[in-house]
Amino acid sequence: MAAQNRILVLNGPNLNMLGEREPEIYGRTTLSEIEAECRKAAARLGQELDFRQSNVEGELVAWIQGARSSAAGIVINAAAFTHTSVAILDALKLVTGPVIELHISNPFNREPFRRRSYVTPVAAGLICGFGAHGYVLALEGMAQMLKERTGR
Ligand code: CA2
Repeated sequence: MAAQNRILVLNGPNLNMLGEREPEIYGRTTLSEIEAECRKAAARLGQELDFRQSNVEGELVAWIQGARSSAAGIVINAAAFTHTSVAILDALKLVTGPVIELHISNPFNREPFRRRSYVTPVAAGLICGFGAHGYVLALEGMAQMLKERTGR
């Protein structure tokens, strides 16, 4: 049984470099600062937060599998794996709770290859183009979805 109030936030490759390069696309906020904002938002929303980043596809797959018993929902910024990873799609298909796809930038107004997402087919919602604030928006959306699902 998945923990009813725990949201897993997963971050894919290179997001540990946020704030250090390409600020014109991804802003100046670091991933640690984003995590701190997420912790504040989760506390306000009455949710527990599990916030992780990996550059390794298999590690993300293992965490998604683990979330089947440890989290009520997943917010995922799969970064470049969004556009390439059937393994992440297959893992997300096994999850019963809601999945929200998240991007800091808007992939639809960038290079054409960013318009294909392997996460979208299993996503209950998609947030993109709001910069680092998108993480808080995704948590708010997830908290609402969980509330509607459990009726609490
Ligand atoms: O906009 C997003 O959040 C993305 O998921 C970010 C990915 C990109 O491949 C997706 O198309 C959209 C790239 C993350 C790379 O992160 C960096 C952080 C700092 C400097 C350079 C890259």
